[in-house]
Amino acid sequence: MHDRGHEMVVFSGVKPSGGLTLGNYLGAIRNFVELQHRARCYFCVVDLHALTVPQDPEKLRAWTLDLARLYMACGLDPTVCTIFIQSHVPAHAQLSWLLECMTYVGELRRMTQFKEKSRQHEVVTTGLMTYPVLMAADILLYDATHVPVGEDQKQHLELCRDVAQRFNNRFGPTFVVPEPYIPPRQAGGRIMSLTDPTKKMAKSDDEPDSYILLTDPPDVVRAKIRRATTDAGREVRYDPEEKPGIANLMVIMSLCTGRSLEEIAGQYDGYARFKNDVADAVIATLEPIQKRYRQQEEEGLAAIERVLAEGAERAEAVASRKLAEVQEKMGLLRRGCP
Ligand code: ATP
Ligand code: LTN
Repeated sequence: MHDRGHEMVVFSGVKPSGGLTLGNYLGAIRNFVELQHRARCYFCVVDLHALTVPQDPEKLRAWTLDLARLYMACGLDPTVCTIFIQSHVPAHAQLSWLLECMTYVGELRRMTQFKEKSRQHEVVTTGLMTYPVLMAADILLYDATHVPVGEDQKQHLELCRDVAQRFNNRFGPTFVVPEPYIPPRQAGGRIMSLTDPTKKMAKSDDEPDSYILLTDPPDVVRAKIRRATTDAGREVRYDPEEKPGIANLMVIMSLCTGRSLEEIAGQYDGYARFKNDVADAVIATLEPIQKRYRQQEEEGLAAIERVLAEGAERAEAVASRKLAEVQEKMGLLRRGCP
């Protein structure tokens, strides 16, 4: 029934929790840009997911619009892929409820991200716990075959696969079981914090020096990299266990220049020049993105609103069909039709 031949369908989302980091870009967005030319792609701004921790309403609205602009600044082309805002397509929240009724509390309690985030916040909302179910709904609505994300999302994708399989077993073939599309660590799957290279770089980190934003000006990028935590030695080699700070900077440099880790390792004697070159490489990578970002801003509100309205319409057409199928299979009565 969901045999669509060999068509590759891609879905992914990012939370509008304040810009995009270099980690988001190297771990995920870079792959979105590449995939848009060879798959049917849906890229979502997952505003409902952002609500799982406290948000200021005005900021959330601004960040949501900003993230859509950043998607395009990174190279997503709305004439090739579908860009939309999660809350504009109500089927996401609706399917999420139905899937919650197929997901066990024990499965959600085991999620590492839930355990970590519930430690960071004083109050733990139900939404923080059911977060992965909403993510599963996002993906399953579109029959996505592939989901490009960073390594931190692997466990959530496994849950999505389990729930999809459980549903299919109980109600018959309905959902495509999606494959993760995650780069290995040396290829950006997990970019680490600059100030604590044992944890991942994240945009909602309290320490702004820990992340590089795609919109950071060159002097800020340079200062953050110069201050990045490293060990006391002077040897530049890829050793994530012994030298996590240096290994992280090497991965960043490798991805920004296309040079291999071995090639980079052989070139330095001491950290100062190495860090300076890492900064150059990052600045050069961000330059075209920042240029397009400024153009986006100049094009004004109407342009982005049009992209998002068209995106929501295309997404809705697909999502509402799948939702209706699920409602029917689970035994909900159609309005007006006994
Ligand atoms: P927050 O700090 O609000 O939790 P975040 O920066 O961790 O946000 P998300 O919106 O959760 O980012 O993630 C967007 C995408 O970027 C996901 O695919 C995620 O796996 C990926 N990603 C996030 N951080 C990293 C990182 N440090 N390295 C590689 N990929 C990452
Ligand atoms: N949980 C993801 C964001 C996300 C997502 C998705 C990613 C929400 N829905 C669907 C891929 C597919 C995160 O990065 N924190």
